[in-house]
Amino acid sequence: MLRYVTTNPGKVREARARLPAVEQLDFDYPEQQHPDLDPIAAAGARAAYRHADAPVLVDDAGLFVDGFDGFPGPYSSFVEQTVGVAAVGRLCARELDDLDAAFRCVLGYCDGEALDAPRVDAGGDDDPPVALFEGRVAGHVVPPRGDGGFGYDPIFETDGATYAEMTPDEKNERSHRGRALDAFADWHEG
Ligand code: ITT
Repeated sequence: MLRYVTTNPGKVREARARLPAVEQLDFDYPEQQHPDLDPIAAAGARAAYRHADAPVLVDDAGLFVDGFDGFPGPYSSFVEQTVGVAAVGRLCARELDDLDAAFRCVLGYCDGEALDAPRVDAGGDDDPPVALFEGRVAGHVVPPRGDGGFGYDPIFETDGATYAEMTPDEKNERSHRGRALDAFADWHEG
């Protein structure tokens, strides 16, 4: 059994559509402060593996706004909880001419063994390695539209629709998480 480590039920719903056998492990691992998602996912996967003593998959995601040099990026969770998603949309519209952005998701897999994967964070001497899989989708920040999804979905538009206007299947087919899950599943099942 594979544990999908997150406190966010929206992520689990999307992961289950691609990996039906995953179980949520509601473990709030300490998130490193880092400008990139990779080290956060790697440290989180190690902490979760040590906690569960079983194979784990950690999911770290964020909205990277080009005109703000990638902000909120790795700080997306803190910014959602403090400023709020609608305010991020208004701030972008007020301050930026170019509303290009990308949603990114990095999955970190750790099972305590050596891993033969395309991208592996080896860690330190006593650390188990972590395999990393990324999905990235380009789009724009827009005024909120749609009732579906969670988090930043209403203000992130790609292919003419916000994630919140898509059905769960439509979002999963093209989303950052769907792509990262595909890359992980191809490796894990292959
Ligand atoms: P965990 O760390 O427990 O997994 P979290 O929601 O804090 O839960 P992240 O740090 O990865 O997870 O999330 C960063 C923020 O981005 C957070 O505010 C999420 O709601 C949001 N987010 C993540 N994936 C998203 C998606 O697919 N669509 C919209 N918002 C998303």
